Amino acid sequence: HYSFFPNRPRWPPSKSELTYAFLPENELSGAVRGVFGRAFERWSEVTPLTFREVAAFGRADIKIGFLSRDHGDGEPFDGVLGTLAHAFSPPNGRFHLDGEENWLIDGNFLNGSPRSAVDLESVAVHEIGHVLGLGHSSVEGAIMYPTISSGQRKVELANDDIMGVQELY
Ligand code: TQI
Ligand code: ZN
Ligand code: ZN
Repeated sequence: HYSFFPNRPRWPPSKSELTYAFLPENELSGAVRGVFGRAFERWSEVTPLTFREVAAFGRADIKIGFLSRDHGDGEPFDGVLGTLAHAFSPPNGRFHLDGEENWLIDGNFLNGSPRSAVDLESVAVHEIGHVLGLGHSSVEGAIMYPTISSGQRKVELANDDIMGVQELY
């Protein structure tokens, strides 16, 4: 079953369009941005929310960055595997990915070794769930179930994810 953060934080009802931006120094390719676009789309299909990429990082609701080790928010990344990404509860909007992971993008290795590859879209769909206010689910097969294996692709929202997000929005 789905869960929420303590006190059930959510984006305010007045904000049905959430903007997102990428950390400019990451200089991400169109392929990488496309992965996030598709991940956001999965959540917008089942909610009244829409997501729009904007250039101005500082003004975006959701701030996406690939960062490594200690990056100033008290939640350092740890190199290959271990923690892959984290996102904070609404309305914080920080969505960070570990820059040292071997990210798998559309079936291609962005960098590094296939042995510890992690599918970016799968992680993005999960973290967007956190950005929107979902905690973890006890339902195996839900996007918000807290397990993923190396190279696994899991991007389709389960009924449990949809029921959870529709209770918030
Ligand atoms: N990062 C954890 C996660 O996103 C961070 C975390 C732990 C967390 N507890 C939390 C975030 C509670 C919000 C609320 O779950 S992770 C998975 C999964 C991670 C894990 O790097 O371990 C995915 C990132 F679900 F597979 F285990 C993405 Cl998909
Ligand atoms: Zn961080
Ligand atoms: Zn999680």
